[in-house]
Amino acid sequence: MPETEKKKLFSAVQPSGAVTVGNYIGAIKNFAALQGEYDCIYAVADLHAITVRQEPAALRRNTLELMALFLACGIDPQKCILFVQSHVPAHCELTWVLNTVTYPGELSRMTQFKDKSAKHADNVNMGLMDYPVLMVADILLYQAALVPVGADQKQHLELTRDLAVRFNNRYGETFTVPDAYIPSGSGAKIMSLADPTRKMSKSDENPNAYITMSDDRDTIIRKCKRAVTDSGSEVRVSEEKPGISNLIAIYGAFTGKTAAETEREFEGKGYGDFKIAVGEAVADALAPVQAEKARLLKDKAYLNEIMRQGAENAARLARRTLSKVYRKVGFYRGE
Ligand code: ATP
Ligand code: LTN
Repeated sequence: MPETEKKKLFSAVQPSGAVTVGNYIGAIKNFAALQGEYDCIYAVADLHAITVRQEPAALRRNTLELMALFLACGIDPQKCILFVQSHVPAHCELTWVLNTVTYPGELSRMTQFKDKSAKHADNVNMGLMDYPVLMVADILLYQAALVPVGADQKQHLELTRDLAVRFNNRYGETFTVPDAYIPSGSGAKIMSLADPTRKMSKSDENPNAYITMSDDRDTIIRKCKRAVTDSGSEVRVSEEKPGISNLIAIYGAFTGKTAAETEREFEGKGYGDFKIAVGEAVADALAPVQAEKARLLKDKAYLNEIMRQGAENAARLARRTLSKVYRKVGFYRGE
């Protein structure tokens, strides 16, 4: 990838299961949209994924699938750097240094850490607690100015800014302090179809709670029909209607329609008609992505080559920042 004067953008998704439409709407959809405006760097965050138990064969498969999905969603490897996090050792190296400017209290009070500790009570490991610092390293290594994420990552982005400023104050100007890019409105946090007061999550034990990017048409429509909705019958965004409001957000993300347009379209119609329309719209939008992903997965050599190139380009940028950091902290470099 030729280097330009454009600002840098970094984001990543964990290969921790089937990617959901929540991940897509909150994050991945913006990845392709922003690639003209910024120099974009996107990673498959496998180092993050092992903070909860993963079946090794599934992790390997999910990594390849996520790479294919990124490409199928329109991320152009000629314009962006696309790589697997564990292929670039600088991520772990910078994490170590950043750990020395992070306080345990900052990590133990992170909402995601508390949620995941409760959910995986039998495996509360140091990696789970240190997860945000690894994420900070991901971002700061590339001097990213912008980080597109869903609303659930806001706290981690605040930590990123805090650590960047803290390091810069202690050792001199080193890191760009990044901004989060969170979709406006309800797209930033797509809710579970089974419980619209909780976030849609790919690691939910109930598969009816989420729609994955690889669900087939019948499954998508069935899940939408079954989605928990509220009493009443009017298709309208409202705080008292979290279920319907969530479906309106999903429908909007895949059709480009505003909530007001959707409300007008379904005026006088019931929840039943609307749920089927949501399912059909999602299935229609995902069909070409699924076909392209399937085609790419048949060409493993191509995917491997994209990853290799991506890791090489990412490592070059990452090295530059890491050398600077090592110099600033006083590591003897033989000069
Ligand atoms: P897990 O449920 O296993 O913790 P996850 O579904 O939260 O995983 P990540 O890989 O951690 O997925 O997240 C990838 C991106 O998707 C992040 O930017 C995150 O903010 C975003 N995201 C995740 N869930 C949602 C959601 N329900 N709505 C909008 N964005 C989301
Ligand atoms: N923790 C993120 C995935 C992730 C990430 C990043 C996102 C890992 N490293 C760096 C933005 C920037 C999540 O979405 N749960």
